[in-house]
Amino acid sequence: MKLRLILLMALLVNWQAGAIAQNKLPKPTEQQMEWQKFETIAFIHFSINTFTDMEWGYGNESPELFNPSDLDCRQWVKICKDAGMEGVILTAKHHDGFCLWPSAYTEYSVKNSPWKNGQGDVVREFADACQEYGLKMGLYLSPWDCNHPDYGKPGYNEYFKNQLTELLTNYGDIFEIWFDGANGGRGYYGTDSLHNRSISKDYYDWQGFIGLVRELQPNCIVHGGGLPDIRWVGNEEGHAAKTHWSTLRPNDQFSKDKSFPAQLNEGHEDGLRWLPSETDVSVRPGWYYHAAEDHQVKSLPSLMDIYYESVGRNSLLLLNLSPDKRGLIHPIDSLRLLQWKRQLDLDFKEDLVNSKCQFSSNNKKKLKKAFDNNYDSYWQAAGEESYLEIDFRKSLTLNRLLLQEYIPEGQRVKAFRVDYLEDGSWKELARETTIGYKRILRFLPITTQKLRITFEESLAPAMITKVSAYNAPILLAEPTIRRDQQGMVSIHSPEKFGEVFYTTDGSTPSRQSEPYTEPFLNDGKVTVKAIVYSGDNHGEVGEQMFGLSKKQWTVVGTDAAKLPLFDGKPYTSWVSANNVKEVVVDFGEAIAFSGLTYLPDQARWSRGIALNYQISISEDGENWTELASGDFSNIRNNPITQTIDLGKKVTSRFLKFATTAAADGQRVLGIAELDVISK
Ligand code: FUL
Repeated sequence: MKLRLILLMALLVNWQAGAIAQNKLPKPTEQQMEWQKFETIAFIHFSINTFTDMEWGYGNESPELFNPSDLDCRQWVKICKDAGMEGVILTAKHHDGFCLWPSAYTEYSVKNSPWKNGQGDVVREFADACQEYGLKMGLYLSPWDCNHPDYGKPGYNEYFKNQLTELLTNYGDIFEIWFDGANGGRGYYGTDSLHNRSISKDYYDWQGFIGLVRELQPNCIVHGGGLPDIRWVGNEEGHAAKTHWSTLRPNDQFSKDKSFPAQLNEGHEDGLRWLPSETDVSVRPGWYYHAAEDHQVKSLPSLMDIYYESVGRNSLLLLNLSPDKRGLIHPIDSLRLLQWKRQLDLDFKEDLVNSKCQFSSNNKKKLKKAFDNNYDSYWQAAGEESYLEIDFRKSLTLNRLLLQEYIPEGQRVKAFRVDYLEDGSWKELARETTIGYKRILRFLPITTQKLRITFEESLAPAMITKVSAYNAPILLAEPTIRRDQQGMVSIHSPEKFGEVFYTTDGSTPSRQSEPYTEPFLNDGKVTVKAIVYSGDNHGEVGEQMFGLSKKQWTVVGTDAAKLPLFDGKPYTSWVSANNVKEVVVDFGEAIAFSGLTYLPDQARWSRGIALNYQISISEDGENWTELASGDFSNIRNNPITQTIDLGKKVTSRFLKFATTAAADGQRVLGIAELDVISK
């Protein structure tokens, strides 16, 4: 007894000697705790940008442009609800200054738009829809305002507070308010010219803004404005770092040797402020709707990665949807979101850690509380190297482990290890760092009867409120196959934990085919087929035909070694010189072909999308014969690969691909990929 007491005291001294004493560990407020439990919430970017095809307006776009034909906030909110979101945040005002509600303080709003003859209020309809579907409502109010004449002058702070008051008092409860940090400087600001207005560091009256929120909506979480309640995760791609603390140091105590976003992405173990992260990411490349991005809605595997790398890494996911010009969410997006929800439900369908299991530990006190599915009851580690052991009482296959700390008492775990029993001996499965509110590990399926989680290091005794394990169905989407200019073929599987097999002889790949481990050389005409396996399950076959070798191909007038238009990567582009709008390719020798394919620049601010084409060939690069010309229909809105069939086989060494009209009146021709059809 005495010995145990001495040991316990030694242990406490040890923990207290750490960077932060146990009783000083930062802890979430009630509001932060409630917010964290939402896990997934949605963003809606909808405004005048939707009608101008822009991401950041200039503040001079006419309110007349805002005219959704079928606006239905109920459709947005229902989709969010069906996708399992707990709340939704709408851009009431973005950087252009256009207000989706009829603010009494500006003319730049829905009240001067043709929509509902100026009688409409999108924020009101949105609030009603949230209420109807039982979702929490949040609002985004951009401090940067490219329309307001006083922006950059002291008077603007009053204007902003007036608008904030309107939003905080007229629309019911608001769970989160988003103050964006962007201040691009450029805008019209109520004048006739586009110019820059810079602001000083202390320009905004943050204390006043946040004071208003505290007074009018005491339970509202504030994003931005000096990081009062939550922090940005540091990127807009949807990923928190594996080591992820909900705590942060004050701004002036950030490390010098790591970027600011990287530190937001990880948090600080010794941070004294509780500032959990929010991972904001859009299901499309942009935040607003652009028809040209309809084919770039994130795939199901990439949305799954986003979930596991945000919610599964102790962050909260804020996933953006972009209603289109009708004022409705496009079916591609809604379908993808529902597929995502269905896949998540499948992944977490059956918790293998249940009442059939037997639990043991070096600290049996309140052991069951780690497994009782009640967040508010927890098991506490007795010292470092404390462990929880689960005996499934039969051999089971699993590939996910979910752990939760009881964070109302602070985030504690610094390092943990997972082992499983195989053939009578313990094998290491994972060695990880933080847990926080929720941590989900993904790994290749293991078959075992026993699992052990050892808490190796923590700031104070670990408090564990949940341990779950699952055997998620592997998402075996088809792999993509690419070949670079040197003829190296690479195969990319969206499922990180599957095994890839391929063939190059046209046969259907199977487990018996060549396993893919790294890029391989195959520079001739070839069809590569690949498949992903997980155990006996496999996905669809991915297939790619490659034509002639491009090793000798050059672009006349450049000696660049790497030519993006032949590199097999759709996300890199070649762009002609200004006013040239053509490319001349030297194949190195005469080749025979019957057509060509053109993939335009895929970037959001795409350069030189050709609206029409003229194709010529030449033996010597000087005397040209025109072969074909025509238009690419709908290429601006749908910039996918275009195929030009020449209707006959031709042989030549030089090819000229030209356009007379590029999208948006641009003076260049841009090409992501160019190839010939040589069948
Ligand atoms: C950024 C803004 O500049 C984007 O337009 C968008 O609103 C995003 C959520 O935050 O900082």
